[in-house]
Amino acid sequence: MTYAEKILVATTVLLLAACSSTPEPLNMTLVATDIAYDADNISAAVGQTVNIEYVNNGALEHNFIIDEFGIDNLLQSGESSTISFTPDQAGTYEYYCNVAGHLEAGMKGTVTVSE
Ligand SMILES: [Cu+2]
Repeated sequence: MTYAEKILVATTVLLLAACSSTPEPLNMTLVATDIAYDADNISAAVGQTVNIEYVNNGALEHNFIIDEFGIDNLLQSGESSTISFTPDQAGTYEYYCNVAGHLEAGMKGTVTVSE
């Protein structure tokens, strides 16, 4: 193999690695209380799996909804569950609680997905 061929092979391998790499998963905890989430923004990248350990530390029931990803997760007081999704498009997506009055009280946030 000539030097030029070796460079070509090395470049091709690097390009393939760059194209096939997927971002590391984002693992986080989101805590609901009466009446708020403990984070109002989640930043992720296209193709990055987001794993949320969702915990309800409030006395009331609290939902976690993202319409675009089909997520609708109602927790009773003291419950927790794991929510996972992988955005495939950049954009901003609202999450919110739809228990009566909670969205109006500010129980919402934004998932910001970048390329
Ligand atoms: Cu709520």
